[in-house]
Amino acid sequence: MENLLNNFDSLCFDKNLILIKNKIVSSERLNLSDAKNIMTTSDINSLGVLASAKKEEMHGKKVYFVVNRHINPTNVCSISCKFCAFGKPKGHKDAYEMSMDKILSLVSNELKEIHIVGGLHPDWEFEKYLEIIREVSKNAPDAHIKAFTAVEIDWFSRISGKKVSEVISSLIDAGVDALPGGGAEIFSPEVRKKICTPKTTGDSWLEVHREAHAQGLPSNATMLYGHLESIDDVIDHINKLRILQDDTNGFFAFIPVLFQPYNTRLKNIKPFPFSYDLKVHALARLYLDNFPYIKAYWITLGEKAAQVALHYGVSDADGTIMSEKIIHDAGAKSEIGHTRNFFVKMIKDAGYLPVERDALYNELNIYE
Ligand code: V47
Repeated sequence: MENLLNNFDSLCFDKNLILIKNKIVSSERLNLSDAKNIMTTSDINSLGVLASAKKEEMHGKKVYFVVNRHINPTNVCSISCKFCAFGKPKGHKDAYEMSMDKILSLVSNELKEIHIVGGLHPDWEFEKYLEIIREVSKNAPDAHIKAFTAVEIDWFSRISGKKVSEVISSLIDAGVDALPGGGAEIFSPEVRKKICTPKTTGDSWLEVHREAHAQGLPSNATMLYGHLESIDDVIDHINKLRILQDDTNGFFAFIPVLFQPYNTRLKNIKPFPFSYDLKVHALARLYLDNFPYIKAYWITLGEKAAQVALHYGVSDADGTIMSEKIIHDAGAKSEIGHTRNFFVKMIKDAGYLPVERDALYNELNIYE
């Protein structure tokens, strides 16, 4: 950290960032007004240096990635979020339901993480989702399963009449190793109402994760940004996550997810400048001092911007994914998957040390 920050004061032209640097050097926690200063600075380069210093204090030059696959068993969904181009009503010409054979054809022990999420199908019972987990677990016993967002868990509770705590313990028994961070969107009730009513509230999302952590099930957290939210909404979202993490210490990664408008009912939203993406990632690293990892979701950022984000506090480049659908239905320009070698090169070329991990962040291979 010292090295990166040695000449900071002479190069930085935003005095608020110098005050934030002093707090970081003395391990003082940032407050809401620091967060606002980060989101409104125009000294983007200095912000990147600060976020990198914090990231390197935590992980040195290491940047993690995983050989993983996304599986979306169905896109049939009982709700219709305005930001989503993936979910389809039952009977729609593009609606699909994967058979168990199809799902199992996608899994193998080569994968270190299998990420399973999908629509809230009006006819599927909770038992069917449990069966998917049991079968995937049986067919790929060495892979970790990261499955079902808090929104799906909330839905399983409604359709099964079980408490959220019972749903979570049944998922753990079936073979779920971690929860993905999806469905958090943005916690602000006003914005949530405009982009995804009548979905699980922000408070319910947080309560599902609190319960998962209480049962020893780790999870991630996302934030959908680049739509109708304000800077204050971003700060509020990140602050709520920091408060929960102080209580539970159950989160691994925070993942900013850049909104993709194509094919959605929010398609007229104008793109934000790239500086906004960089500020969101840097804010996450600097403010979420209790989150071990900040992830660059290359699917939404694009591969090139994700590589730049490694210099803005990011310590995790996600993974191979193999066949991304949710965000590509909304027009993402990235590839739908990449090879292990792609990540090794992308991370090395940015000046960092690629480390292959599993879903629980155990280190599997360091690419010196
Ligand atoms: O919550 C849907 C998002 C999320 C759009 O935990 C959209 O490791 C942008 O949860 N534009 C799911 N985003 C993605 C997700 C995730 C991804 C990577 C890693 C992890 C993890 C979790 O997809 C949803 C929603 O915010 N989404 N539509 C869209 N048009």
